[in-house]
Amino acid sequence: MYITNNYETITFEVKESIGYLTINREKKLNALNSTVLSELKTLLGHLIEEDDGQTVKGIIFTGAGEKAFIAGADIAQMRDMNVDQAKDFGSLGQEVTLLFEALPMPVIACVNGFALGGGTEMAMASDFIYAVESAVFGQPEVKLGLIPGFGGTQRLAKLVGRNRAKEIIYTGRNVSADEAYRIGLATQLFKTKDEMIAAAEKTMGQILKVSPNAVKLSKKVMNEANDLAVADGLRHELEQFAAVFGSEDMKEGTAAFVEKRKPEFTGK
Ligand code: CO8
Repeated sequence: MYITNNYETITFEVKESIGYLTINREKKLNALNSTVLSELKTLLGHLIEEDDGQTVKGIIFTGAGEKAFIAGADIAQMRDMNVDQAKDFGSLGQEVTLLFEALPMPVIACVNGFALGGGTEMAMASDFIYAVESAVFGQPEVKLGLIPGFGGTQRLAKLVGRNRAKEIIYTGRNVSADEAYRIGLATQLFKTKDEMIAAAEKTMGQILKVSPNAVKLSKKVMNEANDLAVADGLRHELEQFAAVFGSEDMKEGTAAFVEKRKPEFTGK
């Protein structure tokens, strides 16, 4: 089964409905080469097409070891790319970020160290970011003569504001965990990786108690409507808000409230 597939550069384990996704290239600080990106694409594709939230209800996404979440796209691999190969590589990385957003279940990025370039970009494609106090974010591409290619010019501007994103991208400077928290890039900070994973599990536990269908639709509306003008976004929200009234979870959730009992959600 895809969940236990022998991936070379990532691991994916499921415990109590939570999928633990880990980038597993610790010696290279979990840098993203085309093998990592292809394996992520395969796994996320299966989770969307086949699982659809049946087995895996939430994902905790981290990097192997204590030093790095993802230290960026693989610079050694990029060095020898021509324009066409760079386009394919950038397109694969962007596709992975879109697949994270298309997953029916929430993803918490647990940033356990360096999250530079493609690392900050993968974290931003998750639903929200927990980080250790020693984490380092940033878009250092300009220092290599590159620009962000896995969504940094777009998602960072949306998350922290365009001008602040410009300052971060033009200088290529490091962004400490404290600053990331202050500017809304990281949602919560923790002293250690273990504390962070335990907190992410607790948050997932809270999410697993509510209607999976409602969480899935909230994610869909918030991701899809993010790029629209407010009036268009409101139309999008209204469509899904109305559609949710056709779901069993909505009938169950409202009935349980009125009948003063705990709801039993099925995700339908
Ligand atoms: N790519 C490849 N290898 C890497 C990377 C990387 N991004 N980061 C670290 N490594 C490797 C090192 O080469 C080293 O390998 P080896 O032991 O074989 O020499 C190993 O990981 C350990 O790294 P260091 O010895 O450098 O560890 P330090 O503790 O001295 O430094 C740093 C840690 C500060 C994180 C440092 O490794 C560093 O600066 N890394 C690069 C960070 C960076 O610039 N990231 C952005 C890359 S560009 C990017 O992500 C663009 C995304 C979009 C691309 C779209 C293309 C079309």
